[in-house]
Amino acid sequence: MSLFTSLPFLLLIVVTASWADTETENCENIQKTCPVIACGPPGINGFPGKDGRDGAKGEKGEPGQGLRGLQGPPGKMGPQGTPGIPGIPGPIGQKGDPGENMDDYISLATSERATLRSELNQIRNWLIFSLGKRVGKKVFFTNGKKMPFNEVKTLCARFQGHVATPMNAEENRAVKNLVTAEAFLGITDQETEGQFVDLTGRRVTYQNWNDGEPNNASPGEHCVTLLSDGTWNDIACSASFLAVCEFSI
Ligand code: FUC
Ligand code: CA
Repeated sequence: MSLFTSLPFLLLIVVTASWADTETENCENIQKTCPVIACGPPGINGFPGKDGRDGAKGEKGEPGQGLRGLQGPPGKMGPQGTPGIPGIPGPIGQKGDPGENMDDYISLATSERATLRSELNQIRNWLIFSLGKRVGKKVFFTNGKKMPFNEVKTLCARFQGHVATPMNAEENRAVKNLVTAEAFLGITDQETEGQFVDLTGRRVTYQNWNDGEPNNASPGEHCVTLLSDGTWNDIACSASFLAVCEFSI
């Protein structure tokens, strides 16, 4: 065995002896106070103890020096944020080109209105010429259908008119010339027997009764018809006669 290879062994002996001396000394000191303990030669070294507990976590180390990984894909879109406050108004724009003269617009609209009115009048005249009868500001039309008095009232109202009510001989003639059959007039004595009123409730000042009429024949006749010769007859409102309406123009 060489000197170098045996050196650690020799050092171990020296250290162990030194430790043994110290132990003997300690034992002797204890023996002075406790005579029961007997001192013997020092025992051999025990086995190493179990591993201790893990120490406290160390501080975060510096970033490594290795190659950086590739950048990951973008994350999901976050929720929409709240709208921001309105921006400040922009600068005032440049002055625009001068507009068209307002008078030109007005005169154009006026002339267009006159044209439309003229065309409308023309169409109205064609209509009256072919289908109606006009007397002053009143025009009479018929749809050529027979129906009870209440239905005539409803029909005329639906077209913004009234049941034909001749107020004078001229109007009465216009209705007579319009129709080819007995027609209802807008006159009744439904409220008071014998008192004939128009549909606004006014007593009629013009009347053109046939001979012996009104006779309120059984079971009671409270409506009025225009006969083919232009005279009037009182008749039951439930009976059906020609519908004639009048319109203001
Ligand atoms: C006359 C009229 C009646 C009815 C009858 C058929 O008596 O007065 O209203 O038209 O004829
Ligand atoms: Ca009658």
